Amino acid sequence: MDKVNENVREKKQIKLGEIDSGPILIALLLGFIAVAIFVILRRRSTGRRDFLLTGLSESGKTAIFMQLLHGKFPATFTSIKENVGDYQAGGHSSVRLVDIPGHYRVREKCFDLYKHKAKGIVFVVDSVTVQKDIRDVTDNLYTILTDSATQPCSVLVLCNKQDQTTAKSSQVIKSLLEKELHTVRDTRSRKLQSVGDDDVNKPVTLGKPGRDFEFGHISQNIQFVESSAKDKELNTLTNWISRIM
Ligand SMILES: Nc1nc2c(ncn2[C@@H]2O[C@H](COP(=O)(O)OP(=O)(O)O)[C@@H](O)[C@H]2O)c(=O)[nH]1
Ligand SMILES: [Mg+2]
Repeated sequence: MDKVNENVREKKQIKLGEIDSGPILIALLLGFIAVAIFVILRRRSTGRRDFLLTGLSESGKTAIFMQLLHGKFPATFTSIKENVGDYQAGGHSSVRLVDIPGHYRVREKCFDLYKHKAKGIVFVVDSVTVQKDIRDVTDNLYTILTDSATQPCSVLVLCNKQDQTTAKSSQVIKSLLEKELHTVRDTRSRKLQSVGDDDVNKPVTLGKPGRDFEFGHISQNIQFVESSAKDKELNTLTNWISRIM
């Protein structure tokens, strides 16, 4: 009986050994290539490649743009037109970086031009004046987050000017914004109801209605980090770009 079993095992072993692994390897390789092509085409077809620098005037958007693209901290100048340039992220291919002017008259028009191509939105905050300007900062962030075009974007809240001793930390800024967004959401939704719904440009409801507002409830992936364009401390931003590009 044992002999019979041994014979069967031997036969099996011989058969396994005889299998030609060539076609299997070729099939695996072809499968891998097909998946890679699918992933690349999908990425291209979404057409979202831009990274937008947004936020109020004087938060440091142009300084960040100039540091990343030209390694310079510029003398002050107010931008009324967007700055556009290719940023080489590490060893990867480049992304288009757009510095949206912060002045309220041009801000929204310019943002509307680029928002459908945006993969990432960098919301730059002046960490020194944020508490004083909390309503303006929050209004601007609310408009961006409730825009239906930004729902697939990743968002980075960049708490800039951390070289200043009076700068608020990203944790403090996050909770200031969370509280204020709760209030702004109430005010804006009441305004919308009184005007009547405009179905074409209906903004997305932010977070969970009836609950305290939390960043964890929104559809965008949002993160809070610190930076100083002045001291060229922009690793938090460049690492984030490399991760999501
Ligand atoms: N201390 C400090 N000042 C900064 C920093 N980034 C920008 N600034 C200054 O803040 C002001 C506004 O910067 P700018 O880039 O023009 O802001 P933008 O209006 O958002 O483009 C300028 O005087 C900059 O020199 C920073 O990281 N630290
Ligand atoms: Mg500027």
